[in-house]
Amino acid sequence: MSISRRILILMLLLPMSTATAASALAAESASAPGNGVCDQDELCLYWGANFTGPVYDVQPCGNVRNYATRTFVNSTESLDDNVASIRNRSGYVYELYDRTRYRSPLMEIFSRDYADLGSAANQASSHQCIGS
Ligand SMILES: [Ca+2]
Ligand SMILES: [Ca+2]
Repeated sequence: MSISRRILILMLLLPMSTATAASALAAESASAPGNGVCDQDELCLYWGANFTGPVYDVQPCGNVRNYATRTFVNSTESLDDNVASIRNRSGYVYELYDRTRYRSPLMEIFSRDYADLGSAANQASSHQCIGS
């Protein structure tokens, strides 16, 4: 292959790699549910108080009707009766329930709220997006 042909191929490849890098950057800041990182627009459930330990990150306005069917990301710990704090980076309001299938309301998690659950820690078994 001639040098000029190699340069031509490089010139063709360069814009593509720049675009790939740009989309990778965009992906970092956008919502990426289930990756264990609390990204923008996600609801993030933490195993520990003060937003520590394993996390379960939910897509914008996503419901989970039975926490017993889920574990924290990269963890074997069940969500059920195991969530101690919640970050809501979305514009939605969520209701947290003591029981599965949205029964026995515990508390509301408001838009952009950071909630240490306190006395309601380790009780939640489901949650539902109830509006914006
Ligand atoms: Ca995420
Ligand atoms: Ca419960």
